[in-house]
Amino acid sequence: MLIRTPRRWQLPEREATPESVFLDRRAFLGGGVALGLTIAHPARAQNGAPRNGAFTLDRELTPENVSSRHNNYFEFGSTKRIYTAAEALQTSPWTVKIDGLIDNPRELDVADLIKSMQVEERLYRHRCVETWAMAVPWTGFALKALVAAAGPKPEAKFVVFESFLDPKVAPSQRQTWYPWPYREALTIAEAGADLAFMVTGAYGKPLHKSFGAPLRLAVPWKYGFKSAKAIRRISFVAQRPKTFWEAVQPEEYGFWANVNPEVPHARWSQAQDRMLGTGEMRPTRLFNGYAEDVAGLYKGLEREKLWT
Ligand SMILES: Nc1nc2c(c(=O)[nH]1)N[C@H]1C(S)=C(S)[C@@H](COP(=O)(O)O)O[C@H]1N2
Ligand SMILES: [Mo]
Repeated sequence: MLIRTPRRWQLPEREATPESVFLDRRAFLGGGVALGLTIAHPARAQNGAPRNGAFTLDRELTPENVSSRHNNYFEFGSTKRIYTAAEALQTSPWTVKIDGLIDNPRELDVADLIKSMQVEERLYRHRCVETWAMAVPWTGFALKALVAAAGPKPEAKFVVFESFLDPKVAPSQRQTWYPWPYREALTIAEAGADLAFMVTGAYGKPLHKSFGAPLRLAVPWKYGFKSAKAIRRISFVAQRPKTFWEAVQPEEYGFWANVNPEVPHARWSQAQDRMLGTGEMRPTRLFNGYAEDVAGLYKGLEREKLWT
């Protein structure tokens, strides 16, 4: 079933919108045959996504054939070589449910969601809690735009991201010692940060399945496990949920998980990044180099375990 994006999910057009994207969106709004065409080619808007120059790197981009073939995606196995196994996931059509303590609950096709948002490219660092790191040109839209469209009620304090659940395609989901589906969460303030990004593509293409197609989170000031992949549901809740890795190993993988080189993991140092591809070691930076953008979110929260 095709669910037409309701008006309040539309964001205002920006003058910077490239013509191709604008025309696509007009076609989408026109419905009918054009709507079908648009949904059959969700990649088009992403290919033309303008780069947002506000997000700069201090390192080379990681080559696509390196970053997209070295992954953590436990649904498909506990090694880094899951990129062929991840191809089994059917990512189109794909519905996303947006629910909980909001004015505009929705269940819509991810292609419609993407069409209703301002898609752009951002160059982001990524730092896994295991110390490996990369730099990737993601395409997607600001999470805060989705939050605004959802219309959170005052009681909504956390945003929960739930990944797909399908043990038939993801063999590891038959391992009952893991609390499937994968679940992550942010505070509503974190979800409103400019840096919080919903990823729908990478390297100018629709998102690779190994990266978490068709929709993943990127919160680059936090350890990588916070950036949930293959998201099916985004819920606004009052209570802090127990997240996937927190449920498995709370001492090692907490709720906040902000990057800090001075706070070691229980079993290893967090002082250095190991760059994928080159193996180059670089000093890890506070908030993974994004302190200026996000440190303010944690004022008054100093007694929380912000770094685990
Ligand atoms: N659904 C899901 N999301 C996930 C994971 C996972 O296993 N399943 N792994 C996390 C971890 S530990 C990291 S480091 C990043 C890895 O993203 P990448 O494989 O695109 O580099 O995804 C995160 N999101
Ligand atoms: Mo990770």
